[in-house]
Amino acid sequence: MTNFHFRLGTEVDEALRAGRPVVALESTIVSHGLPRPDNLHVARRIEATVREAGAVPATIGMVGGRLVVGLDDAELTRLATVDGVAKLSVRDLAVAAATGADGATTVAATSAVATAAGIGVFATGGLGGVHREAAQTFDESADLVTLARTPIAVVCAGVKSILDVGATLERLETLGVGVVGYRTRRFPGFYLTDAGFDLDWSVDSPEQVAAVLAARRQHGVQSGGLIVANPLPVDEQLDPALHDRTLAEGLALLERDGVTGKAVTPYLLAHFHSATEGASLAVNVRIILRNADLAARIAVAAARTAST
Ligand code: PSU
Ligand code: MN
Repeated sequence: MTNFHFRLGTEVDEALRAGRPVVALESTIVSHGLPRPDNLHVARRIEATVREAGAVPATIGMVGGRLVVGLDDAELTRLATVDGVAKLSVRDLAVAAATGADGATTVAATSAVATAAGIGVFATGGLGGVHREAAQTFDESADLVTLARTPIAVVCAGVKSILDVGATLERLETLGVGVVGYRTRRFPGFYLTDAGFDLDWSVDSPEQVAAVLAARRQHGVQSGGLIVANPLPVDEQLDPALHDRTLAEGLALLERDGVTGKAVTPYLLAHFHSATEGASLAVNVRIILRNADLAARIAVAAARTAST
């Protein structure tokens, strides 16, 4: 009989059993969000960053229909290099499993699977959100509704400026998803340090995030995800003028080429990477590595809190 359960990587399995810190990582940024051949190299650097900060990385993806929590290097290589890797949101997981597909998990799918595996902290680059024109297209990332029912802490640099950031924040509020700035009260815009919106809450340390997670557990009030918004320092962001130009071009090309649905995010990211001649890629990589480091420090603090 086919086994549809997920496979835990050996190291992840051991760490979870021992209550040691684990950080979930997504594979869509590897397969669809970053250009080859940098993607594989970056995926390995993300994992190394988590390790250096004292946690075990668990990159999640689907290989030949098998969900894996903690891809090994051969599996990571496969998802980074093989053609035809599907982009999997939560609704796609069972179909992809039953048909034996290779697939990369989005923030939504990674959050859901990580939670099922008992992992409480997840690092990514930027969250999906409400697309511009959503009032007509209804295009809102499943990342939002999934986080409404999935109690995981997601460290990200806000949502990409390709989205309607204000509408995304409104939806997060409606859906009951917590949002805290890391050492800031301004919501970051991924490539940009500041997307132009205030936040109600900020936290100053990994220990404080761990305390938030512990308080939620103690309250026992049903809650969803917690977004830890970690902005790039201003001197590391993408040049705002270059950003605005590239975004305007990208949105026009999207319309010209009739790109819709789940292809929108990868299309715009690829446009940024080529139009900025790698500048956005370098920024993107910095964002992910910084988030991986912070997520690992949160996981370390949370494991310490849980064992005391
Ligand atoms: N942010 C990035 N790079 C990405 C994504 C987000 O910087 O590749 C991916 C994530 O996996 C996210 C997905 O969950 O895009 C959102 O896609 P959509 O808008 O189709 O839901
Ligand atoms: Mn969409």
